[in-house]
Amino acid sequence: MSLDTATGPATSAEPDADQLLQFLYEMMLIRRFEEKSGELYTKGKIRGFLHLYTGQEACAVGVMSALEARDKIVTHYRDHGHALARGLDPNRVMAELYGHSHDVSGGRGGSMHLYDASKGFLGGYAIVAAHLPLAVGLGLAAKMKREDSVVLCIFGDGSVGEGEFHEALNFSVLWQTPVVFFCENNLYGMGVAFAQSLSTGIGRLAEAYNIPAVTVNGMDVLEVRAAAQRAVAHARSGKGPYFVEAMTYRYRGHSMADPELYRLRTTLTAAAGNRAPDDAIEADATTLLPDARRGHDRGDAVPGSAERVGGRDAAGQRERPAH
Ligand SMILES: Cc1ncc(C[n+]2csc(CCOP(=O)(O)OP(=O)(O)O)c2C)c(N)n1
Ligand SMILES: [Mg+2]
Repeated sequence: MSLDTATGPATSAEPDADQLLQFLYEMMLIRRFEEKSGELYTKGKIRGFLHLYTGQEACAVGVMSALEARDKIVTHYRDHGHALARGLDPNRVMAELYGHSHDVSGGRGGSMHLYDASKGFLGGYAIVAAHLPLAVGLGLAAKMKREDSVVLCIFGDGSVGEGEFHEALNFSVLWQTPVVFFCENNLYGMGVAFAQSLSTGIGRLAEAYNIPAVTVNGMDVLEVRAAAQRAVAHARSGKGPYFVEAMTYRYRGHSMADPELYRLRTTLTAAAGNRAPDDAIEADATTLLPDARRGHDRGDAVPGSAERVGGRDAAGQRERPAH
């Protein structure tokens, strides 16, 4: 899993105690925000599509911590965690999910299209891989305007089979744009396992386009941060794009409509390092905050107790999907 063709500068200083606490706070904020969003969706308060980010928190917090205020971000539809980690107001983001007209995207975007230009957060996008060319265009603009800014482009493993992925990588190199491609590989695109949709590793595709690439543990906020710092430093120094693949896992279905018939609970638990499914944050808490009261955070991040996550319970009874 560890492919590192990176040649960028070394990482910057280690985070201090306040920063470590901040990382933990942000990951827990995202987890709680997503739990509440799911609850409100089942009550009919939030409508449209809802793709929860539960389990992937360390990716958002780690990568955002490497950016400066002047940098820009484009991402995909699973964007709540990215928005919160970038510092968008959680109350305004939640109001956007409700469709309030005075909130981050004027109530017109909803869950998949969060947007706040004041934070350089230039959108969640619902069409898979369609925002990768936008990132290259933004990077080209930043370069031509000599802004010294970097564009962070976040997407899922499902993007790599799309034509835009290849067009974007190719031109980002030819034009030497300051883009950090950040792929959150959660092993599934909807219900299709990644291994069934790509014949090679993602990092090898980046290499093929002459982009330095690294694969990291996306369940470890500090590992993500260190890789992101190196990626951002590389892009900002004028050396062109950089590619980070973060191995992660979503603990909820693809969306609230997903009955999760394609994976087993054992797979889910294994993804969390043979710990309970909500322990990615707990593991980070152990590292970041040794004397924290950790027990209180054992929320029920994964619904039900069936062996197959959305399938049948131990007695063979079919679970009813939430939506
Ligand atoms: C061009 C396009 N094709 C298909 C879809 C339907 N679709 C929505 S999400 C998704 C899976 C994407 O998976 P991935 O990129 O791995 O992101 P994840 O949901 O795992 O975060 C698909 C196929 C779409 N939105 N756009
Ligand atoms: Mg995926």
